[in-house]
Amino acid sequence: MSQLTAPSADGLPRLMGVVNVTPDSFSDGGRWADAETAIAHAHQLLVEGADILDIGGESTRPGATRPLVEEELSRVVPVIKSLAADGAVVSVDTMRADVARQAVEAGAVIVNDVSGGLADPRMLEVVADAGATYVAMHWRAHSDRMQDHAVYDGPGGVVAAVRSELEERVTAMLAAGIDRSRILLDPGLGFAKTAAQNWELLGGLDEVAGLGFPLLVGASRKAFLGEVLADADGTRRAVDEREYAGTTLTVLLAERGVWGLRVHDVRAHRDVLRVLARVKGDQ
Ligand code: PMM
Repeated sequence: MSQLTAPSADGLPRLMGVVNVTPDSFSDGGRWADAETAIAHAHQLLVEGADILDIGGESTRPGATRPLVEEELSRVVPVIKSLAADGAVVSVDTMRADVARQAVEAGAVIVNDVSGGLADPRMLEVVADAGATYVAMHWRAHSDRMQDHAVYDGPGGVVAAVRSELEERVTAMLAAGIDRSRILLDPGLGFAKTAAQNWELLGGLDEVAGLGFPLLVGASRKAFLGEVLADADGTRRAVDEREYAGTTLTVLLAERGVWGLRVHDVRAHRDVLRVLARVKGDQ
């Protein structure tokens, strides 16, 4: 197992802090849209206890349209260069092989591809050549039409489908030459999934873990949390008021042994993990 994909020293999940250098992400769109504010925000996340910084230049919120590749590059490369030069462990959140390649050249060590290699036919070969660690998320279609694909009618429903579709991606990754020890899988909460399907998938996460790869999970601030916390009239809880729900999942997912959690409010989730570490230390 490479150092990055190995379990952490305390056995608790690593925290991947989200830095969306985008004007339109659902959770923080526009807040860190220029390099200077994104870098400052990333440094703050390190202070709060992020192990990894995930730098993204394309919003994947439901319905989002894609930026041009040049636009995506100009958003993420300067930020990655600066953070990597400062010694941070940097991940690039991209579905594009060209962006992945230039991000790795700029110092990123993880390629976080929400499409698991399906969006760009050259992605797996670029990752293999670069020797990067690869996060392959469960995905079915681009954000402008992904919710049309939230249909899991086969036996075992969403859990069995996510497991078998990720298994197919693993076969493709290995065939492209990506080392087993560099693969992380992600169930893709909120991507081509209804709220009910996200809950079902969380309940069946051990089956996905059964594929034998460490899991990264991104639940932070997503709509299914807003839905479970909705007002009596059905109004979803606001995006930035879903943190207690998110930290509850962090406790549960830490107990299930996931490798990492992709979160926006690093401080809140680090607090939870510090408490868990203390409790485990006393056992
Ligand atoms: N979710 C988003 C973006 N990137 N990457 C991984 N590996 N897993 C996720 O669940 C994930 C992701 C969407 O959330 P954002 O718009 O807040 O970044």
